[in-house]
Amino acid sequence: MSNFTLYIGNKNNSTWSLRGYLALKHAGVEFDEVLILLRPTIDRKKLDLLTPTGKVPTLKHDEQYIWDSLAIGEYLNDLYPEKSFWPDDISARAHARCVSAEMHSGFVSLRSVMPMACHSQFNTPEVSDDLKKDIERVIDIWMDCRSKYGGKGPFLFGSYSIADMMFAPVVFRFKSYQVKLPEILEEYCDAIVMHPAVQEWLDDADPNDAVEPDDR
Ligand SMILES: N[C@@H](CCC(=O)N[C@@H](CS)C(=O)NCC(=O)O)C(=O)O
Repeated sequence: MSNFTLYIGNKNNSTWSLRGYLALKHAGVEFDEVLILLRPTIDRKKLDLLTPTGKVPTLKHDEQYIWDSLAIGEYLNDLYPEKSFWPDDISARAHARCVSAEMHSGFVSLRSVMPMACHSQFNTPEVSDDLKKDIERVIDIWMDCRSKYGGKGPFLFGSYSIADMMFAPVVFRFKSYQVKLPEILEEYCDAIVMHPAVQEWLDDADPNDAVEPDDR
């Protein structure tokens, strides 16, 4: 039994769980995974019993709980600074932290109208002004990061970082709902999908898990 345990939701749908999982995979540590069902009905009893805030992801490391995806990334970065969770350059690092925080706290319309279902394809929903604004903002962020910092690799800041973990679920949303992207960003999305940790997640994600508009 490992001294890291990650509590997660259904892999086909739980965007925040995916982020926490990618951070642990990047750390390269052994960890136990505990699935708490969010679909078809939420296992509220288990969620409240096993996590301090009734939310996933929650990481338990020995007696320490970390109950938020971005905080999990930061915690693992503190434990394993040699794993380069953030870009080395201070300016790139500040930028990566800004876009990660922006993803973490915003994009309400995108998250609500285009819930993640990794393995599914849907028609593009009606694009309201708010949804259009969110999609355009993601495209601007990605274009800006790739052009300023992406020269040395396929990810937002060249090398894979927490910023890519934070945006990975958006890649699946854009793919599922057939959002048209500039060619250079299609390449970025492919790099995310082909990442070995993302592939492992996809292998375990049950395509039958339902999806409903919600803030996920
Ligand atoms: N800000 C949190 C959000 C966590 C979150 O909302 N997780 C959802 C699943 S993706 C959840 O646990 N929902 C259960 C509930 O709200 O009852 C994070 O980054 O970890």
